[in-house]
Amino acid sequence: MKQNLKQQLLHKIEQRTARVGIVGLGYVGLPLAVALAEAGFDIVGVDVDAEKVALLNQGQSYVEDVASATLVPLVQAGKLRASTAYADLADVDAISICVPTPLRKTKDPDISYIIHAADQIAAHSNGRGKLIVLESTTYPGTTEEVIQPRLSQNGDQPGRDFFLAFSPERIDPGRTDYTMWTTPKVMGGTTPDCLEVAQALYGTVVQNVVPVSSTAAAEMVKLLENTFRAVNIGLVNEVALMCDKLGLNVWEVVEAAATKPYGFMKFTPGPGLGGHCIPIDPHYLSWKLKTLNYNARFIELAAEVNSHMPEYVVSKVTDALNEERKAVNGSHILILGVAYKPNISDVRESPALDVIHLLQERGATVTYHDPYVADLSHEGFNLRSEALTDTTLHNADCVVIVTDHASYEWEWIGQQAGLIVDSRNAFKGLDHNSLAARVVGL
Ligand code: SAJ
Repeated sequence: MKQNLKQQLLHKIEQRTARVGIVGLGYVGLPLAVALAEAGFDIVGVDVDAEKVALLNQGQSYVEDVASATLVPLVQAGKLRASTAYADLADVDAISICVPTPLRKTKDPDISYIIHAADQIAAHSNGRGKLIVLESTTYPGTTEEVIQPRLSQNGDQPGRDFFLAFSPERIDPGRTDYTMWTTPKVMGGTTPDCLEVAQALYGTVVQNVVPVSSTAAAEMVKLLENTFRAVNIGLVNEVALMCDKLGLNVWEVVEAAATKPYGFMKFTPGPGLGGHCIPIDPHYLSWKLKTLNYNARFIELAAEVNSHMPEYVVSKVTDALNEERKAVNGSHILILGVAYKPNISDVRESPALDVIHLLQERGATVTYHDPYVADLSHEGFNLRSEALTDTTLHNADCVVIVTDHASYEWEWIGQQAGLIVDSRNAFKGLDHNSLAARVVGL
């Protein structure tokens, strides 16, 4: 049975006759579904959001990196269809689980989406005869401790009756220099046969599938990747605080350090840590280690520094207005850029949200402009992006650069505004003396 099943699956993968289910059709699941469909597989996507399912079945994409023009031929050819019913996965040969793994308010992991997916797969097909690959970022041990038992409820064994693996996603919305095909993908299997089958499937859409020794190792790889970023961003943010105390320009220091051709990797300070990955993932690791009575100090310290940065930016605004004999209270403050990083529209965990809240709490009238974000609603405020004109810039008592989208014309902005707090070094390369505005950095 074991040899038959593995050989059957490997043959179907090689012949592209395998049918693949994707659970979770978001920014990770949809690109994977499209890539596998274009590789020749029949894809059944399952998502709890009926609106997304309807849009996909009409060939309409809601994911930035997937063009509708890409979807239409796949949907019309019957290579890709979406459903809200897990029952539609009963007869597929493989399932990739790409559901969200957020944090609860308590900063504890919320793996309820993973559990729901595993329970539904078990209920409708118990995974028998299938390859199941978890892609959602999670703490080491999740695949083995949460997914595997639900697939083994009736005595089925991984590597014999089903194949189980973990492969962290490396989708970076908006990135064009690396594609799914050219971005190496780490893969850990519950058994060697699980790894072999998973590598065979993913090897049809990824040039380099990197095997590791276990699912937990693969889970840890992802957390190292993103914890590496969170900790180094925390370090450079603390360097900004230190340079402020020392009366040094942190941007000059960072740029000069970045000339070191080896042994250094440039990170830049900013207004805080946004996004759906970097502020979240390291807490999955620190939470897991707490259950093992270990305190992941770097993660906690980086989170403390990074989450302080919005307050630091607001202190810079307060001091800058004070030098103009103005109070924050009653001032009109214009925020430029509210997405969590340049040139995208995603505002999840964006530091701009904290900066706006903090300024409003201090009595400021806050408006914003962001070419990618038309409306911004968050815990008590509902704002609309206002037109960016010489008048709106003139009328602001202070303009705060939170996200430096490439489309901004900084020299023009510097000529229209009176006071600018720049948290991104957006005016680098410009002679501040030639600008009408007084520009204050971090
Ligand atoms: N940030 C800084 N200083 C930096 C870098 C980032 O303040 O030097 C801020 C950003 O403004 C943002 C947050 O940190 O608010 C996160 O930025 P990010 O560049 O890490 O962007 P993300 O969250 O989109 O991270 C994704 C990750 N990709 C995946 O998880 C597959 C990450 O591994 C990538 O390295 C990153 O994109 C990227 O390089 O764009």
